[in-house]
Amino acid sequence: MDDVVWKGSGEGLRYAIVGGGMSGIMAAIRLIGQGETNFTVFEKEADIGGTWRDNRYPGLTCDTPSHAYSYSFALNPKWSSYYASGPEIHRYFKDVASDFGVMPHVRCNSEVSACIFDEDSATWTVGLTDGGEVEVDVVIAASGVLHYPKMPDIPGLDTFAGKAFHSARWDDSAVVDGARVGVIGCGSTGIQIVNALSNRAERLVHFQRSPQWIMPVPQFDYSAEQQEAFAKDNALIDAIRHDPDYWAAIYRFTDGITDFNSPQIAEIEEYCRQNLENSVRDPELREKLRPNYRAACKRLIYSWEYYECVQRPAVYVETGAIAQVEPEGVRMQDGTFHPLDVLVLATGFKADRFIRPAVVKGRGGQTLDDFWNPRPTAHLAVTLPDFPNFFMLNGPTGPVGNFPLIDIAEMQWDYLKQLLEPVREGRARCVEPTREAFEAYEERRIAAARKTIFGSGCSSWYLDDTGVPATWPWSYQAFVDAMAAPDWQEFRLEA
Ligand code: NA7
Repeated sequence: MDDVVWKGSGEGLRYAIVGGGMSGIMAAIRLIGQGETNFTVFEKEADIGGTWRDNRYPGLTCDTPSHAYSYSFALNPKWSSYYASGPEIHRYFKDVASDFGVMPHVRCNSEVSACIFDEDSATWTVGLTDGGEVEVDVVIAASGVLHYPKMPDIPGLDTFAGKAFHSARWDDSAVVDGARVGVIGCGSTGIQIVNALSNRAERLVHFQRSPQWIMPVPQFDYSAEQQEAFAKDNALIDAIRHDPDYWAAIYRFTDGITDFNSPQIAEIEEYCRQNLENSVRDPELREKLRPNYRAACKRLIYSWEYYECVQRPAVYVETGAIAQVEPEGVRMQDGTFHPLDVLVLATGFKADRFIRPAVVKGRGGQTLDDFWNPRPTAHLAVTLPDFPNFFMLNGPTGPVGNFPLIDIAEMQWDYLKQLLEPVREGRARCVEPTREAFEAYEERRIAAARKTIFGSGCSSWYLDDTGVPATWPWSYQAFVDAMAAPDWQEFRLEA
């Protein structure tokens, strides 16, 4: 590293944080913690909270236990249960943002439409859809992964006479109690909605194009006494967060996914298979619910209740192919007709968007769209060559395989903070990875990704357009190690 002094030295950097969800709030708190106040969190919606604001469907929970799905610096003694509900998690993020002084920095209803790098001044111009523009030194893209709903391409969908809506755009005016409800999709979302409506709807049809493997997990409420004890002694919360059994399971899983022939995957598969055999009584239903691909190939579903709920009298599992939606319901290719009042489309998200549709231009006017052709990627999931001082939190190729994403974001922050140190201290004005380092990473990553369980022959939102798993292909520990400190050989500092 050259010891040079940049003109901006000592004046403090200006930051734009794009997105007011879990990672954006964390980034803002970290900046405040290091005494920096020259930043704005741009939030496209009217409220913060990201995925926990968008998703309001009945039965929403996180698939990471609540005490683990908490910031390390803001433990929450009040979690009501082992897996907390969506509204409770949304409240938590809002409370933390408010308690840590983030809110004065948040600009809601401010969608970022462009980030343009100027090579002469080494600054980014952040454009907003309302026409506003802000100049900053650093962009933190914390825009989330699953925020653009994927609507199914089913003929006749717009002819449906009842209410039809995507799971992430829940229609509060839709009456589900005592109604005939169809739920299309059996990812985490469809499964949770079916659980919640299984004793509310008069008839509930669960349309499953590809049934899922279900990992049984415990669920229980915390008593008032336990919550009081947590408040008095954070060590009790830490004991849950660092529970050796929980971490052994995380390591078993994350080591296992790196190789679809691993004994860990065989063990997970057996566990899920036993769950199916032992929980579903009717042999016909059991076969309908049996996936025809490896466990954990799609994101594994964690549920303590799905098999119980799906066997309730009101629920019918439909595994045939949908022919079309008609005004009164859904017609299957074999002619079967399911009359419905409400149709919920739990059909997932466009997982390749990240900060897009914002137009991002780095050195030489290169666009992110071009850089991300054929696939979104980033060096170690955080930085991009030719996009100086541009950092991604929970960006492409980061770990998404049932890991606590909140931990991932915190580790990424600690890493990018180190990368920015020379810039903060005025020893450089820009930092970015070298193209050689990035290309070597990408080559290694793709080769490893093909061997992961995600690439073992099923469709899922983990796969990019070319069929390569877009996730971190190595172990959890490998990620921890990679984020511990930058390898400065891989970076270019511009004076
Ligand atoms: P997912 O996991 O992407 O699941 C989407 C589901 O919708 C899945 O079962 C799909 O079946 C199904 N789908 C999608 N399009 C269609 C059409 N056209 N017809 C029938 N079925 C369809 O999304 P989720 O919202 O459940 O979960 C996303 C993540 O959020 C989850 O992994 C957690 O991280 C939280 P397919 O498998 O493609 O056959």
